[in-house]
Amino acid sequence: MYCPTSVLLVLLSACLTPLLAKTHRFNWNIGYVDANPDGVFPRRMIGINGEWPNPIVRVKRNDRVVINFHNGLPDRNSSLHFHGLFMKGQNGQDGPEMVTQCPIGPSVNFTYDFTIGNQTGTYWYHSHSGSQYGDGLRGMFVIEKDDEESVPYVYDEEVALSVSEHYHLETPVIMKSFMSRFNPTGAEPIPQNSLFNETKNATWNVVPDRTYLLRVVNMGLFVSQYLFIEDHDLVIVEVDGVPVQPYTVDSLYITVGQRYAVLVKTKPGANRNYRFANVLDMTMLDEVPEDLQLVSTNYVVYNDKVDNPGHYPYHDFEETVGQLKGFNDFELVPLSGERLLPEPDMTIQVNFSMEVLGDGVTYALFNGKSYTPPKVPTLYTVLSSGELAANQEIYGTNTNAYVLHGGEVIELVLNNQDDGKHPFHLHGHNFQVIARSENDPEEPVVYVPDHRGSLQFPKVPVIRDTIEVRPNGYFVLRFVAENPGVWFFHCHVDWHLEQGLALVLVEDPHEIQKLQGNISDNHAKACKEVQVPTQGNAAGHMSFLDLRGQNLQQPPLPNGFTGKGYLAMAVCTSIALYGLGSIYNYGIEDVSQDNSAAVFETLRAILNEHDGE
Ligand SMILES: *[C@@H]1O[C@H](CO)[C@@H](O)[C@H](O)[C@H]1NC(C)=O
Ligand SMILES: *[C@@H]1O[C@H](CO)[C@@H](O)[C@H](O)[C@H]1NC(C)=O
Ligand SMILES: *[C@@H]1O[C@H](CO)[C@@H](O)[C@H](O)[C@H]1NC(C)=O
Ligand SMILES: *[C@@H]1O[C@H](CO)[C@@H](O)[C@H](O)[C@H]1NC(C)=O
Ligand SMILES: *[C@@H]1O[C@H](CO)[C@@H](O)[C@H](O)[C@H]1NC(C)=O
Ligand SMILES: *[C@@H]1O[C@H](CO)[C@@H](O)[C@H](O)[C@H]1NC(C)=O
Ligand SMILES: *[C@@H]1O[C@H](CO)[C@@H](O)[C@H](O)[C@H]1NC(C)=O
Ligand SMILES: [Cu+2]
Repeated sequence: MYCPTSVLLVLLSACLTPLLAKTHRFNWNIGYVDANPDGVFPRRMIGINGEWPNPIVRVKRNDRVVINFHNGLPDRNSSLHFHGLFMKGQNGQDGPEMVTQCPIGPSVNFTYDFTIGNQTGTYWYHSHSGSQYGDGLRGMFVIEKDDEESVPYVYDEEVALSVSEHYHLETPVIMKSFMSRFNPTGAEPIPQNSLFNETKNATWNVVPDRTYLLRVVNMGLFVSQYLFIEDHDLVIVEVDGVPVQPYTVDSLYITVGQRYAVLVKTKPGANRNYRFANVLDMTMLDEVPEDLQLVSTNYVVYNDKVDNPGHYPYHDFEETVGQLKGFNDFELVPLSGERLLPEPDMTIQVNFSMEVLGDGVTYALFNGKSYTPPKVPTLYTVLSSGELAANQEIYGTNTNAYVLHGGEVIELVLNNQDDGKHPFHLHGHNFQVIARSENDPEEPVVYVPDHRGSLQFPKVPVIRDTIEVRPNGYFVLRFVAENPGVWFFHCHVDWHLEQGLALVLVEDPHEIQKLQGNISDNHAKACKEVQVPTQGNAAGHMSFLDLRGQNLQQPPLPNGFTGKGYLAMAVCTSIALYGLGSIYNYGIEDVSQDNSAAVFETLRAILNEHDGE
C-alpha cells in the first residue's frame, strides 16, 4: 500500500504525546505502622501498604496517575492532596476535605485519577484532613522532564530530601490541648524533634566531582528550617516547581509546604566528610524546651572509612544561623521571564488576626471570619446550583468564599496583623509575588500601593505556590483566573489552618460545571459513607439562598473581653505560664471538666478586673 511519508509523519506526531504518556497505577492501603522516626521515641506513623516512610512518586510530564486509596485507619477520616499540582480541569482530584470532596471514612475506598499536565519539578502529596499529615501521611512527588527535553543546567544524579519537625504525640491528641481554653494565647504545639528524610543522623553518600540535583521539601506542619552543607554552595535552580535563574546561596530557608531544587557540586578529593545541618527556626516557637535539638547534624559522606566530624552543638541556633548569609526568595527570577501581570481586574484584601472567641479558644480570622467548613463540600455546591453558582452568597458567610471571573487578573493582598510568620499556600495555581514587607515592625503595617504604579513591582517577579508573610507585615500576589475550580488558600501551618486561617476561591464556577458535569460515583459513594450531602448550598439546602443552619464560627467573647490590648497582656502575664505548661505537657495531664471551668472563670475574672481599670 502506498502511503506518503508526510502523512505518516503527521500521524506519528499526533500520536506521540499519548504514546509517551504513561499511566502509573497505585493501590494504596493507608494504615498505622510502628516506627521510631527520631530514634528516641517509638510511635505509630501513618504509612502506605504497611510501610513508613512513604514512597516517592516519580512521574513525567503529561503522565496519568491512578491511586486506589483505601482508608485502612480504623478511627480516622482521610484524604490526599497533591501539593503544587494545578489539576487543570480536574478540580475533584485536589483533595482537601469539605472543599473538593468528602472526608474518606474508615474502610472506604476512593480513587484519585488525574493527568499531570505540563508541569515538572518538585512536589509532594499529603493528607488534607486536619493536621493528619503530621502523623506521617506525606511523601514526595517528583515530575521529571521528558527524556528528550533539555534543561538549562546539567547534573549527574538526582536526590530527594524531605525535612519536617516531629511530634511524639499524635495530632488528634495535640489538637485537643491546642484548641482549648487552657491555651488562651493560642501558643502552637512545640515539636519534640526535627526529621531529615524522615529520620535523624542521616548519611548521604556522594561521589567526588559530581553535580547532584537535590530536591528539597519541607513536609512539616509548622516550623521553617534552615539547611546547609558545610563548605559547599547550593545553587537554586527551581522554586516550588518553577525553574529559576541559577542563584548561589550558602543555605536554604524553607517553610512548610515549600520546595527548592538545588545543584550541589561535590569536591574533587575524597579525603573527608562534611556536615549537613537542618535547623529549626526557633523564632517560630513560643517556648524552646531545653531538650529540643534545634540544630541537627547529618553527613555528606565521601569516604565511609574516615570518621565523620563531630555534630554541631544542638542548641546554638543564633550562632549557627548567624553565620549564614541566607537569601531572599523574593529576588529569585523565573527562567521563563514571565513579566509582571497587568493591573488586576479584581483585588481581594484580607487582614489576618488571631482572636479569642466565645469558647475561650484562639481562632485565626480573615477580615473577622474564621474559616468554618460548610455542610456540603464547596465544589458540590458549585455543581448542584446551576445559574446560582456565580452568586457568592450560596457558599455561606463563614467560608471566606470569593467568586472569581474566568480570565481575570486577580490580586490578593494579605495583611498579617499577627506577630508570627505564616507560609500561605494556594491550591490550583502558582502566583507572582509582587510585593512583600521585609522587616519586622513592632506594630502591624498594612500594604499601601504608592504613586509609582507598576514601577514599584519587580518586572519579572518570583513565581511560587507557597509564600511566607513576615510578622506584622504583608504580601501582594497576582495570578490569572484561568484554572476553573474551587481552590483553597490557607496557612500551611496546619495548627493555624485548624484555627480557621483559610479562604476559598470559587474560580469561574460555570466553567467548573461544564468541565466537571455531575458529581462522580466515586465522590458520591465516599460522601454517602460519612453521611455528607452532595447537593445544596453551604447549609445543605436546595433553596440556595436559604442559609439557615449553616456552620458558623464561635460568637465573640462577651463585651469587655474583646478588642482590647490588655486582653493579650492579661493573658500573657497571668495565664501564659499555665498555658505554656499545659502545652508542653500535652496529653500528659488530663484536666477534668470542673477544673477546666474553674480556670476559664479565673481568666474571665482577670480580664474583668483589667476591664474595670
Ligand atoms: C480498595 O483499595 C484497596 C487498596 O488500593 C484495593 O486493594 C481494594 O481492592 C479496593 N477495594 C475495592 C472494593 O475497590
Ligand atoms: C540520632 O542520634 C542520637 C544521639 O546519638 C540518638 O539518640 C538517636 O537515636 C539517633 N536517631 C536515629 C534515628 O538514628
Ligand atoms: C468523618 O467525617 C464525617 C463527616 O464530616 C464525620 O461525621 C465523622 O465523625 C468523621 N469520622 C471520624 C472518624 O473522624
Ligand atoms: C510546557 O512547558 C514548557 C516549559 O516548561 C514550555 O516550553 C512548553 O511550551 C509548554 N507546553 C505547553 C503545551 O504548554
Ligand atoms: C532520602 O531518602 C530517599 C528514599 O527514601 C533516598 O532516595 C534519598 O537518597 C535520600 N536523600 C538523602 C539526601 O540522603
Ligand atoms: C484592613 O486593615 C486596614 C487597616 O486597619 C483597613 O484600612 C482596611 O480597610 C482593612 N481591610 C479590610 C478588608 O477589612
Ligand atoms: C446529578 O446527581 C444527582 C445526585 O446524585 C442526581 O439527583 C441528578 O439526577 C444528577 N444529574 C444528572 C444530570 O445526572
Ligand atoms: Cu500560620
